[in-house]
Amino acid sequence: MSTAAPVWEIARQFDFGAPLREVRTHGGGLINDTFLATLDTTPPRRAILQRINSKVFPQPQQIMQNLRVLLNHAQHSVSQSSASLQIPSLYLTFSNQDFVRDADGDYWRALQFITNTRALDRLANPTQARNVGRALGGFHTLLNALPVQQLHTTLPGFHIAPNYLAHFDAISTRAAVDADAATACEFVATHRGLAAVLEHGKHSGALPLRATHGDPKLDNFLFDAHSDRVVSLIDLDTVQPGLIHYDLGDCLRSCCNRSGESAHDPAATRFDLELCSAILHGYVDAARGFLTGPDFDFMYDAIRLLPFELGLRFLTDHLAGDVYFKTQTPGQNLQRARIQFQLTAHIESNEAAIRSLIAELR
Ligand code: GN1
Ligand code: MG
Repeated sequence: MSTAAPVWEIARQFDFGAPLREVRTHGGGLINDTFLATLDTTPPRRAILQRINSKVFPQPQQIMQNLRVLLNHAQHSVSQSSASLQIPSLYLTFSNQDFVRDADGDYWRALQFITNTRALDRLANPTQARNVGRALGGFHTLLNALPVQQLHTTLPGFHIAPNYLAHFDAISTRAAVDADAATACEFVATHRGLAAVLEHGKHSGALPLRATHGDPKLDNFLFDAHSDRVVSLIDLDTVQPGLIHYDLGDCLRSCCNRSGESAHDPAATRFDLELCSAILHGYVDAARGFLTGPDFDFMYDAIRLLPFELGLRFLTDHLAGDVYFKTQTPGQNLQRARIQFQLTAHIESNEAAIRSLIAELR
């Protein structure tokens, strides 16, 4: 379905180097609105257009600044591991800006469409998994050479799990918790102690603040159209200071859950150890140059925390009336939360195996 005039009016302010042919909605992100612009060239070229969700990102112009810092850093980086990863560049407007503001004050930006790639719904084999790990490790290696103070915190509080827990507590005392949500709330009650584990590591000085991606879920890795190679890591809005453990945990909770974030039967959710092993191997191969002993010490905690944290965020949003994550049906955020909690439980039941995988990699 083609979109209505306002999106077109935004798109035509960017200098794509060719006239626009069409603009359509694109992708399944839960926060921003994404569109695919097709240009009138032969063969047709494409570009990505996005409206940044200003309810989520308080200062969208900081996202653009971070992206400029990152692109500039990547251009001048000599690191081999990261050189192969493409970072989508920005289009400028005809008045030389890298964003457009619409009548509501929302920010729009246009990004390079990385060609000859595909996103995967699920990983099909350990080679793909290893390449995902390598790509994340390569991205971290690239970021590690960037002084973290050069980046803005585009999303304050992102991945600070104790804050999500405090927000849950506030909402769950106010909201009517239906019987459906009660079991999920009990899961939170039995896992409260887990929330602060990475923050403790940070505050004790064991885990340094580094630049992170923030959202390295499977569909943000673009694979070569004809091979299992990863060519790009996209969705750079949450590149900001944080812990690499957020990324590692988030990547694993997404990639090792073969039935996905919106499966029909939450109880069937599993954490795939073979994929986990391949991702960790690829990651450590690429990131070994900067990883420290404490980084390894906290890996298992990160793997267990991130699905719990996302489940907590989904559950809180369900109780708050679906105000943060986009939904199509009522109860969808509760269902998403159950899946993440089941994943957490399955990780816990495999603790010994996961810890021994990590031990092998040291
Ligand atoms: C959100 O918008 P999207 O789909 O890229 C969320 C992530 C979650 C993810 C779960 C800024 O990402 O933290 O892991 O949904 N992004 C933000 O699918 O909250
Ligand atoms: Mg995202």
